[in-house]
Order: sequence, then structure tokens, then C-alpha cells
Amino acid sequence: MSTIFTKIINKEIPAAIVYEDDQVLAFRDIDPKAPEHILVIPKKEIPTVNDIDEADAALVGQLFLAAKKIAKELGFADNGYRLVMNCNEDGGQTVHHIHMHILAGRRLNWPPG
Ligand code: DGP
Repeated sequence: MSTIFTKIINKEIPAAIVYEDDQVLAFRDIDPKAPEHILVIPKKEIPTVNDIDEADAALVGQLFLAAKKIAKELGFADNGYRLVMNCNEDGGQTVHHIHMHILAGRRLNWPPG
């Protein structure tokens, strides 16, 4: 089932897009948890990490490569950042279209609460 992220991909609703290629889109989170909070998503609809299959391996790799480029372009690669993917209820996933959170711009606590 499609989510709000499909509407963002299709430019039916606005988002602050920071990166786009043919397979991947990245935009600023609407409810930032850090000074820099960006979501990197595949344009393909995959509901959860549990739904990633072997054929998606390269696509999932593209999410990491996009995150690396964004970190460099936005200037926080050297200071550091965190990549997070939440899965289902206990993981805190609220939008069922896989997305990698990039959090940066402050010292992040570990472990997360
Ligand atoms: P998660 O809890 O891991 O499923 O994260 C979903 C994130 O998506 C959450 O941090 C808020 C963000 N989000 C939800 N709806 C929108 C939206 O319409 N626009 C943007 N930019 N972000 C959204």
C-alpha cells in the first residue's frame, strides 16, 4: 500500500529535497530530531526492512551511497552522523515505505532510548 512518501516521490506534496536520482530520493524530515535530519528512500515501494529481498540488494546499497554523498555535500561527513532504519512497531516505524534516517549536527546519544 502506498504511503505519504509516494506522494513526495511523485511531487504531489512538497518536501525539502536534498538529493534525487533515478532510484533514490532524499528530503528533510518534517519533524527533525537533530539539526540535520534527512530521510533517504528508494523510489520503489518496499514497506519494511522485512520486505527487502535479494533483488533489492543493489538498491539498498544505493541508499548508503546517497547518504554518503549527502553527508559530504551538506558538510557533516567529517564530524559524523548516524544512519537509522526503523522496522515495525517496536522499532518505531511509522511510515511503511523503507527509509534511512540521517541524523547529524549534534553529538548523538548511544544507546538510543
Ligand atoms: P519512522 O518513524 O522511522 O517511520 O520515520 C518516519 C519519519 O517520516 C518521521 O521522522 C517523520 C517523517 N515524515 C512523516 N510524514 C512526513 C512528510 O509528509 N514529510 C516529511 N518531510 N517527513 C515526514
